[in-house]
Amino acid sequence: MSVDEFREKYESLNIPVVIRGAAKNWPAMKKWTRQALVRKFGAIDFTVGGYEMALKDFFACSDGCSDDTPLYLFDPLFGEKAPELANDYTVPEYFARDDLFKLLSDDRPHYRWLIVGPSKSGSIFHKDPNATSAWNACITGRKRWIMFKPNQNPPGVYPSADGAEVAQPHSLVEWFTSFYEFANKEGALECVCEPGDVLFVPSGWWHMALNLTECIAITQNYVSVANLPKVLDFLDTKCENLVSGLDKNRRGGLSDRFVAALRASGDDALLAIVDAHARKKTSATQKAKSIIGDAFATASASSFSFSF
Ligand SMILES: O=C(O)CCC(=O)C(=O)O
Repeated sequence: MSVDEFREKYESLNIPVVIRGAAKNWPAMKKWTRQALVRKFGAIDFTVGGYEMALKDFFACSDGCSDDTPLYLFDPLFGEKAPELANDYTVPEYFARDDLFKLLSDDRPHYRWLIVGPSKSGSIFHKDPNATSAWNACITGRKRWIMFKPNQNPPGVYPSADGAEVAQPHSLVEWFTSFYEFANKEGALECVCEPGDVLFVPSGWWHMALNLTECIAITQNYVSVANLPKVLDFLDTKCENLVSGLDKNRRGGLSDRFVAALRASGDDALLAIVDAHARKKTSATQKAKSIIGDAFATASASSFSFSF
């Protein structure tokens, strides 16, 4: 698939696609065997279930594990902890044009993760942070994915109104056992990614990934011209605790800092999107004010008054 075809048929329409073999020439494809990783980085701590754990200990735990919810290594700082790992891959050409959070330099939210886990590990249903889109490259092993459109809650999955909490079965295995049979009828998309394949996960799509074997993967989340309006909407309308990937004290005001950085870029296409977003916000505020104004007018016409 050409880059133009990807943008036209998938990215701009916010539709997922697997690009087979898009990562097949990465150095990581040859270098990232479990043995080689343990030899070079075994003593380095990576983030596993919210805790720091040496890579060699993580593999030792995984080997003895027959749980339905095995430990999962999911580290947003692998590039700082083991810079050589970040040199073993490049952003696939389909996604290389823009990564607009880059404009925020060190103030950008987390954007790349090393992911390692045994069979039955994986990610339960979620939407990606800050309304970003993502690509996920399978380097070793096989990863099964199930996805649903943004407005279609997966069966057995109940998000709170603001999306902050998602009630669902505790493990992927339990979801498959209890709800998989309803997935097709509800419009699920499914695929299995093999080594070298890259999945495009568009903004707002529900997705889960189940590792069918031990898997090593890299994922990156990004903001492009295509999903920028969604990201701006998200940063504006959600409470700051829903902003993800930044320290608590830097979440507030991310929207303003991002808009300022986009304006400072001087890029006409970005300015047009930022201006359209500002116009939409103004008209939504005016509409809300006029609804409130009408309600007060009606209330006072009918002599309603608060008794305090
Ligand atoms: O490889 C996985 O476990 C999926 C990761 C994922 O869905 C994500 O990073 O949003």
